Amino acid sequence: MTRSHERSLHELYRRDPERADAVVFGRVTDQSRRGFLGGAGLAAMGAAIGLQIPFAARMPSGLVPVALAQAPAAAPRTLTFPGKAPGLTLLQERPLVAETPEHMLDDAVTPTEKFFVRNNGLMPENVPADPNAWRLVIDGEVNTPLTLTLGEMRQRFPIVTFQLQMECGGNGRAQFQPEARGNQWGNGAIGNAVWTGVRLKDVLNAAGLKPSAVYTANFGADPHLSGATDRQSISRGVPVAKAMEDHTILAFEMNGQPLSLVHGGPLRILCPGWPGSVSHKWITRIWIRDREHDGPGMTGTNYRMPRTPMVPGAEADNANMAVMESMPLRSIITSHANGTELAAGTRQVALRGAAWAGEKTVRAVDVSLDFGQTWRSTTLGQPANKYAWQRWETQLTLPSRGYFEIWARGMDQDGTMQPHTPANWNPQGYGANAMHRVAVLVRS
Ligand SMILES: Nc1nc2c(c(=O)[nH]1)N[C@H]1C(S)=C(S)[C@@H](COP(=O)(O)O)O[C@H]1N2
Ligand SMILES: [Mo]
Repeated sequence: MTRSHERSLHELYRRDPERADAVVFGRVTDQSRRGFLGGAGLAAMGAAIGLQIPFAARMPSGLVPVALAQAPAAAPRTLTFPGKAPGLTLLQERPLVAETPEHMLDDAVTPTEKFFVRNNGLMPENVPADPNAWRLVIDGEVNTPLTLTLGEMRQRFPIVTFQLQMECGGNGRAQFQPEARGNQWGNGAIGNAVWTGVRLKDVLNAAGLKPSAVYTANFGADPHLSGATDRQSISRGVPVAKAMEDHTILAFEMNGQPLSLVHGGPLRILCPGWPGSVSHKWITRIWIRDREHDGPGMTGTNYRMPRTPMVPGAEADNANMAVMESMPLRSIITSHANGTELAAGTRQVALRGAAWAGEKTVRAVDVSLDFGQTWRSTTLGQPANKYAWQRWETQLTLPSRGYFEIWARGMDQDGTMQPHTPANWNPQGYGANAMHRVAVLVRS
């Protein structure tokens, strides 16, 4: 972008800010959404950054600058909770739901204090003081129904430790238009912690699966929001083959500490790569069924994706919905928060982030500084083990001062990339994985 273009934009903004917006950004179609400020706001942003958008000429028509698109109408509420870091975004108080802003996910292993929280009901109150006294029942299509205490499990089965990412099925939901039902997650319903436990497979083998065993059905101790004792907050499950994977565990430690209550302690399932909702917290019973489980969270449009695309915003045909399995590919920038103002004169930016792809691995993460016209590769690490996320990093050189958007786009092992906008709209908003965009500003 040439100086004269910058100057003419300056002049156009001064004379006719509305028209300048239209020239630079095209027609903005979703002004009502997410507190978009409109033409005057855009002009204000221009003024605030000195009207330097060095790559403005490459900005796709109609693109809302990320500095504005992601600016919430009101300041987000933050979580205050024992053991949790300041800065998590509170999405709901009852049930408790809190997201980790992307820039707080900058650790290779997500500290427990930064790990997102997603409850569907209340938290259990009568948890035994001694975690080893916690009981788990295995019944249904097994040869020998079992009741095991956590203490017995520790004695009886090999103890394993893995770095595993766990992501809510609705992560990215706020990207969908029209708005999908549920918590409006950004990209921060994800964490990559170190989990210790026993393999679910070992416990199921001890009970002995019958040939009729098809699906698990998970039950936990968390009371339903209504207080009704005959209702489950959530009861999901997975096909037996997923339950029998080496990395599906009954976890009792997170990051080397006894599993805290808010994360499902004393005992939870960690079933990585699939929606977080199959990683059942406060697990008390695993019923082995001879068919797909039909508990709360399994039917209708719950954790189900359209088999063939549906009209966005339309009523779903339940017969067209199938259980969501692997989570999609996603990459995030964690070194810089959206809207970061870098020190005057900054030209070198050390960029870092994370990437993961449900059951798959990530082959590459590329970044763009010019609204996606050109891309450069980053250095991508290998996962610590299967189902751990991958870290990536690169050094970026800014050509000048101004307003820049850094875009990150992952590619999975099969060569599939993240889209510009989320595809496969569904009523409850699963699987939105558009590339992550972060604005940075340099004044001079
Ligand atoms: N018993 C129980 N398990 C549960 C839930 C719940 O509400 N109750 N929420 C699920 C959902 S939707 C997610 S995304 C993860 C969140 O785990 P976390 O709170 O430890 O991050 O737990 C899952 N396990
Ligand atoms: Mo979730």
